[in-house]
Amino acid sequence: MNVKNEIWSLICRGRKKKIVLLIVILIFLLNAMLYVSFELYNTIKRKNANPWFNRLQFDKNSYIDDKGMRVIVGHYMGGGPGRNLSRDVINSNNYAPVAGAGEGGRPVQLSPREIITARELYSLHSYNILVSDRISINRSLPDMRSESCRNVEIDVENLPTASVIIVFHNEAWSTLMRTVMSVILRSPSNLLKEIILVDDASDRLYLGRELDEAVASLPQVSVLRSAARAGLVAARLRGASRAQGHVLVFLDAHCEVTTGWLEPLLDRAGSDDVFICPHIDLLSEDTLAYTKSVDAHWGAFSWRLHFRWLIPSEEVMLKKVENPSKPYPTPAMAGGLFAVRKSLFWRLGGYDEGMRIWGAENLELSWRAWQCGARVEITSCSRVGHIFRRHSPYKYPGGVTAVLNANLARAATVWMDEWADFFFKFNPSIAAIKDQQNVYSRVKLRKELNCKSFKWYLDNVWPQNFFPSKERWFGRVKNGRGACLGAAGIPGLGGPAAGIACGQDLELEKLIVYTPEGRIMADEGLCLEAGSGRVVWRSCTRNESGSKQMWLQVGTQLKNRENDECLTLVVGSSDDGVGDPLKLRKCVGGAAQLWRFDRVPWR
Ligand code: UD2
Ligand code: MN
Repeated sequence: MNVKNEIWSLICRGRKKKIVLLIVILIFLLNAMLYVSFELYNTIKRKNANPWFNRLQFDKNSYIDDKGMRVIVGHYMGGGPGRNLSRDVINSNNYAPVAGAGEGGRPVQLSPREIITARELYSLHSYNILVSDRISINRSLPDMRSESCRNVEIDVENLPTASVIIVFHNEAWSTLMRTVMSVILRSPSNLLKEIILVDDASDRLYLGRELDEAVASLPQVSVLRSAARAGLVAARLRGASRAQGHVLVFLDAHCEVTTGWLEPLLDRAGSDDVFICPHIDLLSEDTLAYTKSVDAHWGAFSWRLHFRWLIPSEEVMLKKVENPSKPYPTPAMAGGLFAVRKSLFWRLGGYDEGMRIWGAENLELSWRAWQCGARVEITSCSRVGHIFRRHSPYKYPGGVTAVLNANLARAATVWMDEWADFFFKFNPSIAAIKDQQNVYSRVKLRKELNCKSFKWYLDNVWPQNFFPSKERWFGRVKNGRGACLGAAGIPGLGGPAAGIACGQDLELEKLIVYTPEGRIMADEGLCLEAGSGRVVWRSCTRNESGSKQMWLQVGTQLKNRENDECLTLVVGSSDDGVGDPLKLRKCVGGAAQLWRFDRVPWR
């Protein structure tokens, strides 16, 4: 009996222990579940808070356009590593490739925990350094060329040789080395004379001896070092003056070239009258995935001289359809990626040495090329990926605005003639510093080279431009209800048109150009167009919208060519029509259809 009881109580005690153990395990599991779902919730929340189309609302620096091209809207904000990052973190190279990561140009995904770390490190480079460090510097990429490009026969034996020049300031080790390795891996060795790295006074430790050691085993590669930070123009000039090849090929330090990238560049650059750019694809700043950008862009600029990708003229588009592998002209180059015969580069005056750090040198070079008898072209057959960043990660000595404005002032003063007056009139802070710029030698160069006028450039290279001119009316168009006509919102994106507040004379966003053919143009290449149901702002070059974008001034009314109806500021929620939709209505007169043209002198 006793024995029985004892056994029974033992079992009971054992059970109690088991139950306690079970409860502990349960609590642990519950906690773990809670933690995981919390992390998951946070990740989803972050993801949803931050897809690119949402970024539009709060990050006015950039957006991806409907053709998949990253459009940088504002000029950069200068940066520098976040204050919370230690010197050790800033100076260490954590390259540790994981087998298979990013191969074939595929994205690298991080765990929720790693995403948090990556975010903390983001300010170092304005791209995902954790991902970059995980991808092999020799990663594979698919052949990005179209069928027609692959079929082009190039006489590789007789091409000129290339000196590839890569300038950098505080770039990530893995990204820089991947740029270098992609060039070595995918360029015919007989054509690649050398790769010249120019270090623009980086202070990250890993870019010192560690970089020297890494390139020591690469006979084609040399490193030049600048003692003081001067900017990309000085650095590129330094590289160019050392180059031994026939053709200079410039690349940013966060690029990856793909199969067959070099041959079409050298083939075209050989002709000695052209600056030839590759087609720039996208390397995602989050995942480093390589994505094709659609081949329907050329480079131009806005009224404030911000570089923009725009849809090429109809003529160019038609030629591209006929012969997709043929290089096509572009009014401006993005700036970082191009090839040019060395002799032409120097004959046309290299770069404007007065331009410091970053910005405007791409426009200056493009205008100089075109106005002084050369050309700027893009070949879709050379495909190079580039990480487009939304913010500049490095510091601008003297401040980003001062640096950029000085460069813009130089470019405008030397090349833009009466359009320089336009630029300065509407950018008084830049006008204020323009006389501090000594551009004597550049003006002299322009004379010596016997270069054409900016008017010639606009008329011949970029007839689709939306700048005011002698022939074009410029000013404010005011509706009888009070509001004005203008493309508000995100530059270049277009969308439904509405009445906007009229604003002051210097607010370019509120002013429009009215062309003799009847186009109503806003900045950024947007034209007022009769959409279905609503009037919209849309890219000026679209073929099918020809007459839908034509407006006739009939008395005080604006009649659309396509359907003879009148531009009407439909009565909506406001008294003066600000925010109310623009639509086409039968022409009946009245305040909503009355448009008064107030001319604003543009220079
Ligand atoms: C674009 C161009 C860039 C340049 C710039 C206008 C492309 C893809 N990129 O901006 O090449 O023309 O427009 O100026 O067309 N760097 C230095 N020292 C400095 C600042 C920059 O060496 O003080 C290097 C930098 O490390 C990089 C290159 O210059 O390799 C271009 O700078 P970025 O990548 O910040 O310019 P990005 O691509 O936004
Ligand atoms: Mn770049």
